[in-house]
Amino acid sequence: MRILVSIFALMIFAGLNAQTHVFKPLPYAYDALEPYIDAKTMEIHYSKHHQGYYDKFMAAIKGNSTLESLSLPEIMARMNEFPAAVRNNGGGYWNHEFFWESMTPGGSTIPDGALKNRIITQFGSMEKFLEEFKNAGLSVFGSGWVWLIQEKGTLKIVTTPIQDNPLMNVPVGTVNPLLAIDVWEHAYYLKHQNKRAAYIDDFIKVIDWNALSKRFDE
Ligand code: MN3
Repeated sequence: MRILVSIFALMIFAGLNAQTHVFKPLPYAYDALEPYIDAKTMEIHYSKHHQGYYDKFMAAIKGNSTLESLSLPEIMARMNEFPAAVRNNGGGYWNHEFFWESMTPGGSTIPDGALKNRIITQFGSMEKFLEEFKNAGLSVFGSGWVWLIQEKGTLKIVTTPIQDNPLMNVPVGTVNPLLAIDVWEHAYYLKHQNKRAAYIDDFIKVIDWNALSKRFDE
């Protein structure tokens, strides 16, 4: 009997493990980023938009054993092999998870260390970096994203349209994303209306620099 129970427990464990793609809980409460990002926007953004991308992604990969077993970064790397529904919804699923993990309640200051030194070396100062990042956000026409990535050891600010991201169609490990901001209107319209610049300023106040420093590969 005890052996049977153990086998049953193992089967459950294996079953749980087989679920490669999970919808993670938001790492903080909806109102945790107030007053910069408002609770209503967070609620709708996470529980409707992000959940919607996840659900549609799961529907798009259903029955495809390759897509069901590959990790998201592995799927991103081979995205040109897959249908548009996988690209748009897989991107939306991964991008938002990364976006939530780029912010922290109360914000943070960048710790002294390798990432700060690199930003100052490459961009001149923290202020200059943030100005470039903001300008990139303003330059996105329509819906898309801005990223700080590390590529071959170099920091780069890049933009992507719709739900694309810098991991798409490059080998896993080529690009190390450090920071992302969603500049779709649904990310800010309730609080900031058409003022994307004000939204980016507020986003900057809640960046989780400790998380970025951990992602940075010295
Ligand atoms: Mn969004």
